[in-house]
Amino acid sequence: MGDTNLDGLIETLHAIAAVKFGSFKLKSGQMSPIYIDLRVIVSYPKKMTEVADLMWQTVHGGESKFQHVCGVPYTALPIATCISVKQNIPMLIRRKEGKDYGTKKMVEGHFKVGDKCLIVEDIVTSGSSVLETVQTLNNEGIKVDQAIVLLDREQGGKSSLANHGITLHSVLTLTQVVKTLHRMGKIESSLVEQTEHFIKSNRHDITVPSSIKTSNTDNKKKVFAVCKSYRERSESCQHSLSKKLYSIMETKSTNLALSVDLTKSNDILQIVDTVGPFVCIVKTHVDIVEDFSQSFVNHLSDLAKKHNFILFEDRKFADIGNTVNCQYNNGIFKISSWADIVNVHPVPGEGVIAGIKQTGLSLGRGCLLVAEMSSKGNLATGDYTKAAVKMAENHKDFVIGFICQSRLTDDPNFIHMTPGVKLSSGDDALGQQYSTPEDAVINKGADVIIVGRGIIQATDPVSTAKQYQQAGYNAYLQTLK
Ligand code: 5BU
Repeated sequence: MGDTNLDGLIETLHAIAAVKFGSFKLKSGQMSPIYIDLRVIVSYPKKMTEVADLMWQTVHGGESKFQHVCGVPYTALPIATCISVKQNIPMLIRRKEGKDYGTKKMVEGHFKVGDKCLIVEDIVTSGSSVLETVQTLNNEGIKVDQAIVLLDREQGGKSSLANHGITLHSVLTLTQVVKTLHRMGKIESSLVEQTEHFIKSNRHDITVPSSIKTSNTDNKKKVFAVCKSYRERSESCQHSLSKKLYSIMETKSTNLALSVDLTKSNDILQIVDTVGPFVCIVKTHVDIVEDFSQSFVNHLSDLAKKHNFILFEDRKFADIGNTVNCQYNNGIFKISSWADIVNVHPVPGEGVIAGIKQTGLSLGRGCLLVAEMSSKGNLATGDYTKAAVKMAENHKDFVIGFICQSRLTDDPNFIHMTPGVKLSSGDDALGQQYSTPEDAVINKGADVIIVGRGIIQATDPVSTAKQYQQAGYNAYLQTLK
């Protein structure tokens, strides 16, 4: 299509305030000189059909290659509808909510396994929204290898999508929008420079987006931007506890956390003393210990020093700040006095972190957020997980990472620890879902693998722990290649 068409489109977008300049705080907290909100387009039906036509021409070039079009919810839905109606290509609707409630249909519309679908989106930044939609379609057997977007913010979405085998076509780029508006005399050259600077300093294309598996990548090795040695990670993170943990991982060549879910203190101490040399963390559930005593935690702390590992109490605090503060410091367990790390559920909101932090910060403790779980049907998914990441970002001085099942961020301050790990994958009878150490580290992006029954119920826990240590560490070495 001609440049005049695009110039006209850019002018219109500016005129209807879909493109605004100023100083805008983005969700990420960053300040942006430009803000784009294409939702307003629904108020201009003629423009909307023109946009849809331009998008179709950009991707299509004449012959029909798709059995369906599917808009990324919600802004792109009306645009996808226009394309569907005008080009007479059946539409699919991806449900956004369904996955959190279990059995609801995730894709509406008639389709066959193997059908090809074009994804329609308004703006692409990192590409993760497109990938979420692709993932849902892939789960139903629908193939996707192309996406069309009105505006590419040029912040890495194109290459992230390419990593997943998806070609991104865009009608406009952010640079093109600002340059055109400048040429038309609508904005100052300083705004062009500011925007270009913003794009350069906010690119995410070294990141393969979190957690998202598409059929095009399932068999490929994921390459995470944080594929650095433990030594480098230790240097790039802020919290002293994270530094210590990475340095232990480096020195002892292990990313294995032992989950010592036994109920007698002597059994715990005995296995920890023998397996301690092969782990970087020992994780407890102190409330299952039948003969808990202060002497038990003293011994445990001595073993932590002797074998150089970190103590993690898997308490999963989940109440208001004041209550979790009491639970952390008081009662018979006095967790804050001995556990280097505890974890919290984000469900109560940031107060749960603040409650633990009130005491933990000055003691040099750290906290993990349970952003995802390994158990079948758990509700820690989607927006909940994203909100957990934001919460962590607001408390970087205390939150050192996540309990999760996928790589959630490449911020070096956050360590990803993944439970539900066994040498052979499968489920237990109560909903636990296992992946192998290789899968956890290479595909899910785990920094630390957490293993319980795989070791403590083994006939020979020590040699089995060594096997897990080797499998986990070799997987880490592979990510460095
Ligand atoms: P397992 O025996 O390897 O299945 O034990 C896993 C441990 O990790 C156990 O202590 C759980 O409480 C813990 N865990 C988990 O399995 N999955 C999760 O999502 C979270 C914790 Br959070």
